[in-house]
Amino acid sequence: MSSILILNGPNLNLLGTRQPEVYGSETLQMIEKACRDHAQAKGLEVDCLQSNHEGELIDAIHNARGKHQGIILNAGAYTHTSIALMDAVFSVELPMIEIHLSNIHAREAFRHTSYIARAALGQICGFGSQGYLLALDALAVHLAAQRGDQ
Ligand code: CA2
Repeated sequence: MSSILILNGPNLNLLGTRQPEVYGSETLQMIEKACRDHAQAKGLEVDCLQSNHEGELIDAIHNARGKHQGIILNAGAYTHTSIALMDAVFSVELPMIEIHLSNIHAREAFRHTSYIARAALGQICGFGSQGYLLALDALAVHLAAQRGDQ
């Protein structure tokens, strides 16, 4: 069974408490539960982790090698600043889908740049929490094709 790491970055632990007009009203725990249920229905395993610390996110990406077959990453504001996170993703050679709740391209100019995107299989943004489920679907299809499933 394929295992996916769902990694959330800084401030995403605050989901559901403020700015619901931008990020929705669900908590991160609710989103993670929806991901677990969706993954189970697709025959995937998921591990979920959130950290406000860049180094912890990098360690989690390194530790994914040999344990997980893919990564779903919402790097929060580190998306727009962190070459180190981008390098970490390149280093593990795992398919990674970049995800954002909001449409970063329709927001402030500083959110239009993503270092993460260079290392991503693809980017999903603007669909709120549903984006995580779309990312799981996309990874499931990618991994099946990689394995050569019919
Ligand atoms: O849209 C996304 O998912 C973001 O990754 C969220 C980040 C933002 O910096 C990115 O540009 C886009 C911010 C997450 C902050 O989440 C909060 C949630 C509730 C209250 C305050 C912050």
